[in-house]
Amino acid sequence: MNEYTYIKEQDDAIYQALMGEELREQRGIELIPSENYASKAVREANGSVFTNKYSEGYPGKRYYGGQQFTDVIETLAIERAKQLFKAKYANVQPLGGAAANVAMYFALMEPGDTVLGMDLSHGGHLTHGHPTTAINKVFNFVRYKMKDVDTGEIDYDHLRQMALEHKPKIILAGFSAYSRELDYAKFVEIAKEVGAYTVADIAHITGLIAGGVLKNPFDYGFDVMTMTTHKSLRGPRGGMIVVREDAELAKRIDKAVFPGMQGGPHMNVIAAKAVAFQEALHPNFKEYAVQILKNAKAMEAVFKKEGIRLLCGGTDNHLLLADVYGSLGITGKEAEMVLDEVGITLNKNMIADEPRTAMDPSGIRFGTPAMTTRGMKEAEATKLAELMIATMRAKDDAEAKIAIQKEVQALCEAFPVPERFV
Ligand code: DSN
Repeated sequence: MNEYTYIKEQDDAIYQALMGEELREQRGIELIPSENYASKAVREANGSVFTNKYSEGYPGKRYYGGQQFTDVIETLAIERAKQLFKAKYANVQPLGGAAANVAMYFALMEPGDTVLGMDLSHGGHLTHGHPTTAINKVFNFVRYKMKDVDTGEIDYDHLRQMALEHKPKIILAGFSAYSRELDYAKFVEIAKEVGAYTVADIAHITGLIAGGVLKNPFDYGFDVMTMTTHKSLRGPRGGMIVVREDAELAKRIDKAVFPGMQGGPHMNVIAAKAVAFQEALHPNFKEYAVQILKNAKAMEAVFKKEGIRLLCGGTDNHLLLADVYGSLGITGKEAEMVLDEVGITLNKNMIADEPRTAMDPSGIRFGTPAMTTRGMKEAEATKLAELMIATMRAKDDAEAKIAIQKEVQALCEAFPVPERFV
């Protein structure tokens, strides 16, 4: 646990909130599939003196002086990112996944051009052109969906028809709530037919691709990948764009990030990214990635045994989506709240073609990156899935919930959050 000695002395309100979060993270099980625990080394770099420095530009081409050390860390971050994702070029400056996607759109398209991406309610993401986003006013977004929501199979015939009809500049593969592998070769084949770029938004599965347990879209000819660094990759909160091999595209992406979209890069975060990438290049990261998948499969088995409908029929990755309203009569919002009461954090989520509302949907989304970081394996994943289902079934039974909370506590004590990964 961190001590926050200086904050403790000078700012009690913030200190109390920090200690509250320290304890919340230690004493609860984190199943939000986009969250994780960063190592102490990553957090040291994130909280380092690099927060003091302005470094507009890129290594060797900065606008301000005093860049001898910023250039070292940014160059290392870039080289490590290239190695992790089999990319020829990397831009490590995007402040987050949304910023990475917006910069990528501006690098690859002109205003008014079209993107063909995954429908939000079928697993796509807000930054893939949801009507409420600013980017939706600049570019035209059209959608593909799953053919069968109970297997997760994408409707590639429809995707091809949409591509032929709308002539997109970008075909976007990627998701934040979808639990199957994509047929990347199919995306590339369709994109070639219509002259579109292929971009994969791998924000959720960065660690699984870097760990070699899921397919790397670059092996199938994708042009660009966008991502976040704080999810399964266990880095600091931030974004990144990598380019497979096209130098011209890489130049356009660099320009779109700076000066197109952003000013001074957050060099403290870039230092932390470099540290996280070093950790992900360590041989034990592969074991971590393998275990994430095993734990998700163990949870899948329990939900299936209990007759709870899983979207896509199960999972090939780190996350699961369960239709708890259809199967247990509890809404996603109620499930999120009652699970929070016993110390299990996850999020409500829309299911495909949601019949309810976004704020009170039918589903929950949960995943295994964070619990796997704590060292939990299949036995604990099985136990947790059983506890989740028991909690949802006992939503109005205070005594039962107290008993479950004790079991969750015992698990947390047996598997403290680690500080060091290598
Ligand atoms: N908020 C992230 C997630 O939970 O998937 C993506 O933006």
